[in-house]
Amino acid sequence: MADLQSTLNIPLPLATIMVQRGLLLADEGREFLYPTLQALPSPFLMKGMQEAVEIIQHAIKTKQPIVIYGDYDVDGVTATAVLIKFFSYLGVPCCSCHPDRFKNGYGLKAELVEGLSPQRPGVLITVDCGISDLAPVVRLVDQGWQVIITDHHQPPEQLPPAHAILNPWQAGCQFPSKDLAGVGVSFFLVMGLRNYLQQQGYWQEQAQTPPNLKKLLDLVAVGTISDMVPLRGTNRILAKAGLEVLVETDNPGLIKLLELCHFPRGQNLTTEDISFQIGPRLNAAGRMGDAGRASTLLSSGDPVVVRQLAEVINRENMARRELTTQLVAEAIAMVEAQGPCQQPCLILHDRNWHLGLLGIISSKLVDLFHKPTIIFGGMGVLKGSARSIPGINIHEIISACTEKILEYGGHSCAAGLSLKEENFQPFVTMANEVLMRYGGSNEQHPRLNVDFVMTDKTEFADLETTCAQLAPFGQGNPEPIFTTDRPCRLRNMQVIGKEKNHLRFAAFLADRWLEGVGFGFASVAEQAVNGEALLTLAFSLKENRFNGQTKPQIMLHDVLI
Ligand SMILES: [Mn+2]
Repeated sequence: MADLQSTLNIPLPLATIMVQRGLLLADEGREFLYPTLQALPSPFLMKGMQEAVEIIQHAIKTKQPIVIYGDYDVDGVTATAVLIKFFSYLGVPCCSCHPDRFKNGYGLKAELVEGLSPQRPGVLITVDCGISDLAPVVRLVDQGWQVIITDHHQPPEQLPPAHAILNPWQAGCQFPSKDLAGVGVSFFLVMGLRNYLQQQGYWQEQAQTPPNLKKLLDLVAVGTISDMVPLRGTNRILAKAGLEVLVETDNPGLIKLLELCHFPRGQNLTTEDISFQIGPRLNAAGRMGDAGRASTLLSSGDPVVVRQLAEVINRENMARRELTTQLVAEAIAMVEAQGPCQQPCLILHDRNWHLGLLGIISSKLVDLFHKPTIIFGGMGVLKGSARSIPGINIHEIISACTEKILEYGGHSCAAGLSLKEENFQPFVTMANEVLMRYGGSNEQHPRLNVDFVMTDKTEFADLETTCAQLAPFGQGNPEPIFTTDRPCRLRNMQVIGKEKNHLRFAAFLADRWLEGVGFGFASVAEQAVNGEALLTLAFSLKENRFNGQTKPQIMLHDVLI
């Protein structure tokens, strides 16, 4: 650690945290701290890349229709926009579509593709979906479509008979970063295309300079961060560079979105700004209606279209938020009506719950009750969305109940499923039994990992440097939690919030008074004597932005006894 600290000339807290996160060698550490685009792997390491770029180049040459088919979430719409922007730079016409979450459901639907080019099959490129869609691919290939699948979901045993498949998880793929988001795969396809066209003398022939792909990284960062893939390795390079591009973006749709979120131009953006502001707005398009509104917003150069779409999406997001608040309240009321609940898993259903919001309600209930939660909506065939807590693999729980289920998919912390309405109660019983056998979820609160213990020698500037250099934060690279080796003074404690459950305070840390907030920590105020208290805090460091000024603020995570 001392080694890493002196070789890289970084503060002790940063070196400590890097070592704990497995970055032991100076070279690894340097790569982590100063990620460069030059360090991105070659797109041609990805299995299927050569085939894919050859098919697309041929389609460009012979003017075949090109259709891009993307998923309806942020990852899907950004992945779609990356390809549309690339083709429009080339002046090559292409069209795009997304399934309707309610009418079509998830995945590739052949009829939507056929509808876009009924007379003449062309080239279909799927993004962020398609790897499990055997039947639709068979049907389209039979009709003469050339199918290129780009996806990042786990491949099934039998792959669809596409002409090219790009998915870092597929057997035999040498690409070193497996955990790209859908938009990451789409970006590597564009990189591959740019290089291949260069090799073929395309840019010279067209008297065009090859596009500067760095400009697309704003979209890549938004999709990658929103999809919650681990922000390490290639994803960290893409997210970090992409956030910098986003601050100065020339993408009219993103400029408009930043404006609607009240982010002043040129202001640094964090992963939280993406996850809580930009992402939900883009997601709202597909949750409340047509996701195509989001991919068009992100790829259109027409100022009128962009202004209209941004406003529509913003309105959809407000409607989504209002509805979420209402549905979460209904779900809480339902839990409370059931009385003190001994069941390890919360499973609720209401026929009227909006199918686009099940996942959001699920996450909110997990935050509130610290139990794995599955929220169902619909009638006849119910659709459900599951979220879990650390240590409980919800996908495994659901897989153990397949006899009650029609379809399911997902991963350890989030999954989706459908079942017949008459199987709802039997499923509830079974899932709870499975979970109980699995070890139960008696753990009421997620465990808190403290990353660094401050001493009286720790300097505040070093904590700031540590946070700045570790960012962007996300899965695989969480925001560091600090604590002190002795209790610290707290004053100006104030209970705030509509429900009087939050705390505002000042704490004396590293030789200075810092303002702090603690969500759900109102009860700490009871410990004040004469307005002061002496407590050991676990906290993270934030930048509070207000009126164009930023100042450090601590966010309380726990009070240690
Ligand atoms: Mn995705």
